[in-house]
Amino acid sequence: MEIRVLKDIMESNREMASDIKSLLKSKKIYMINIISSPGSGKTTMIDRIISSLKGKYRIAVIEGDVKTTQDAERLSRHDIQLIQIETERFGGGCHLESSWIMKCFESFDLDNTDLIIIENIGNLVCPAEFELGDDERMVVLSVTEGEDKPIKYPLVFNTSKTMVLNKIDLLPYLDYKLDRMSEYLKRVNPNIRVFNVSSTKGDGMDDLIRYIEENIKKKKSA
Ligand SMILES: Nc1nc2c(ncn2[C@@H]2O[C@H](COP(=O)(O)OP(=O)(O)OP(=O)(O)O)[C@@H](O)[C@H]2O)c(=O)[nH]1
Ligand SMILES: [Mg+2]
Repeated sequence: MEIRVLKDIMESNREMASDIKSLLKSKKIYMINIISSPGSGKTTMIDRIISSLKGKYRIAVIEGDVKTTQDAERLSRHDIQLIQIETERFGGGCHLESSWIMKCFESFDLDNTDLIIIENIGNLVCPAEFELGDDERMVVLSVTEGEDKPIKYPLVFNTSKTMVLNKIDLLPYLDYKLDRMSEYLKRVNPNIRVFNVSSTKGDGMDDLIRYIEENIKKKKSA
């Protein structure tokens, strides 16, 4: 008798991520997967991105946290499609999986969406292992976390297209060595594009938003 074994979880995740990629291609939707440590400023940054782009583009956001709907509540003042995933309901996972993203799509109107932003669980390790079918993995590093994170957690930096260095408004108060961080980052990913921003004050956000807008347009015309 043949013994049937459930498919490897990573393989199933990859397959679903590939289905998501195809779906997004057919619907011409640009999707960003934002990953960082807890508290580096993902929600604050997303809030600013939505404020700048919501008049021009139809936006949907998937908020990931282990528990609470606080981040979704923070974004709920915007008139956008919004859903919160609490991973505690699925065993307290430290990352999002592609099957959950596909499930969220059931409550979105994908025919009327241009941009999907995923805020992954605050964690620099596990989310890097799970493909979600996004166009862009964006890692956020805040200056209060130190310069060495790229070499300590290389996978997330190595697999991201862009890195946002956040909280640059705090640089005058810290002994932060930008050159050192850049050197470490180059070691793990020489091609990553970096945006230096302050999500609270707004410095550097124009460049980041222009970049996202260019990518939404590229996807539309592909
Ligand atoms: N000084 C400064 N503070 C910031 C900046 N961006 C975010 N913060 C603060 O950092 C704290 C955490 O910000 P969040 O946006 O909640 O961070 P997060 O990455 O979404 O956090 P989790 O979802 O819990 O992982 C808040 O007190 C923000 O006001 C920034 O650019 N400069
Ligand atoms: Mg958040």
